[in-house]
Amino acid sequence: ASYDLANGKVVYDANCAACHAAGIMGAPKTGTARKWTSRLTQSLDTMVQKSIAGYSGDYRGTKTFMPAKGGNPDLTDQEVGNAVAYMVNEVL
Ligand code: HEB
Repeated sequence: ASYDLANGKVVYDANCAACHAAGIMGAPKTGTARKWTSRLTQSLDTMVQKSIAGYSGDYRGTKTFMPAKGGNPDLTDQEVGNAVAYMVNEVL
């Protein structure tokens, strides 16, 4: 898949920054490389699929939630992919 980073920033600002800008409740903080190192062992497409579907994880013994499409079902899969690509690009 190919992703549009400019659209990704727009999608990110509106739908993802609420959790990822400050890195609250176990959300990996955008632009903080050490929060992303272990995640980047996955392929970008795997991270996109998980962000579309949503999943739960664990942060220091507390359950975490990445909501499906960041909680906005109106987003297309492509838009979510664009936002993930934007976030990953911020730590490359
Ligand atoms: Fe999130 C995680 C993306 C929104 C919370 N996220 C995450 C990741 C990604 C993302 C890529 C990583 C994955 C892996 O590792 O595989 N997000 C995203 C996007 C968006 C979002 C793109 C928009 C659409 N989130 C969000 C929100 C919130 C969140 C809104 C809150 C509510 N996340 C989160 C968390 C996490 C994440 C908590 C972590 C989980 C675990 O544990 O892992």
